[in-house]
Amino acid sequence: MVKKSMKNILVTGAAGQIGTELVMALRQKFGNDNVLATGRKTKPTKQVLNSGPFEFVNINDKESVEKLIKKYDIDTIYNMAAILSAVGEDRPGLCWNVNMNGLINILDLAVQNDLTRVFVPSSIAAFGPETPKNNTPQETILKPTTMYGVTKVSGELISDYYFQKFGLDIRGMRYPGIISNETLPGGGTTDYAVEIFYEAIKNKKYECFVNKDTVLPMMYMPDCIKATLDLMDAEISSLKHHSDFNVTAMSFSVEELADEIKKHIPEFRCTYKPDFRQKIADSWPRSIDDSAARKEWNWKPEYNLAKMTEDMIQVLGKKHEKGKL
Ligand code: AKB
Repeated sequence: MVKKSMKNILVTGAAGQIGTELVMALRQKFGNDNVLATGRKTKPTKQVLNSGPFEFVNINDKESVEKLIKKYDIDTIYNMAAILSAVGEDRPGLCWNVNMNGLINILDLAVQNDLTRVFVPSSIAAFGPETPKNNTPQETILKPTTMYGVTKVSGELISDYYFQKFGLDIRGMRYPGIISNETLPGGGTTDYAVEIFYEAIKNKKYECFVNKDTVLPMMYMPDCIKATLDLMDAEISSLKHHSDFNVTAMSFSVEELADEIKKHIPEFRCTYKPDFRQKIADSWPRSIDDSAARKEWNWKPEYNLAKMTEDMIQVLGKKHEKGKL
């Protein structure tokens, strides 16, 4: 099947942590007017609102999404709308509905409207307690114990099914915890690795909801955006995998992160009060083998713990000085 060349992009979840920065990166790359940002009910940042088109739409409302695909002549979708792990445990039905029924709407619309490409994010949440915890292989046991994880494994499987059955070019990766300074994450388990910076800058202290020994794979937002754009640009002939690439940039315990922050803010103190999210964190890998991504589309992160911490503190410090935190 010969596909049209890339014209217009639709991003769902554009008010979210990754969506906010992805929209801006895509607008820079493909032109402001060619990237339609959409969200369910939260307004995106002023930057997103003022730099190009924005529409409210719910991915569970298939007809409304289709109207936008036609109105803006969309041929590529980044489906970033999702309910994350912690909220997903509170509202498992909503999590399934958005992450799976919403995804199936997007995939069906992509097939029916002959779209060129779809990005479907997965997560380290696809793994579970029976998965090897260290250097988790690309091919391994996928038996998550959270609803979010169940939707992520199902999302990978249905994406690969649509690829085989309908020839739809779907790509995706298992995001680790993403650390950023534009839009706060909402409702995830790895949120502590972002909150800790905001609290360190504002209040010089943070009470963490997982214990100090908790180690999870993480990535700084510039690497996350680079990985996402690079995978979507890769030659399809070089890809053996499609929607389930392991990717990572660093792994650290909360105590190691707190110590790194103390190098910049010596007064900073971190205390620990684990809640239900500890169990979720304990069910995920500590580190990831991302050699398939490195081999198939040249994935290579730029930020490690020290470089990411320095940049986070600099960016958030400036925002704080301007009263914008
Ligand atoms: C979460 O913590 O739920 C997310 C994720 C790892 O997918 N950040």
